[in-house]
Amino acid sequence: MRIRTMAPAALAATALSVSLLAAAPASAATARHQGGLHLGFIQYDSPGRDTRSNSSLNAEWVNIHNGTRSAIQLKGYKLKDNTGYTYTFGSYNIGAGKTVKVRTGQGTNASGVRYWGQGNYVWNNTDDKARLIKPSGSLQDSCSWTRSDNGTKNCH
Ligand SMILES: [Ca+2]
Repeated sequence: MRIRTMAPAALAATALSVSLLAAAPASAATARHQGGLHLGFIQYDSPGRDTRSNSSLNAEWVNIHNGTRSAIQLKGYKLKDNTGYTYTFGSYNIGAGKTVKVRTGQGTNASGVRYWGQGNYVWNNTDDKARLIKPSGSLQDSCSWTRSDNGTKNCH
């Protein structure tokens, strides 16, 4: 798999924090997400062969990032793929600026990680679209990819 780094984003955030916003306008993509709850990195292609082992299933994951300044209760939020596989959050309070990772396989939920509990892969390796849906049913965020994204998509 390709190793990716958050450094450019972190540097950009630092640059913004020490300069006037008017002097350093954020890109459209950054501006779109600065204040919102959104999809972050997605490891849609589990590294290595797709053996369907639980560890391989759990190496397929989606990050959700809270870009707001307040905690958000995720209960009733949903993740959906193109096929219609749906993960529904139970009670989970995501703090301001925090990330929660939803892994495809089975495991014990903990702070920062939730387990979908699937016995097969959810996110298609060739092309797919992740959707984060509010409890009301309206779309909070979506992010799509193709094979050319090489297994990991940065949806920030
Ligand atoms: Ca996959």
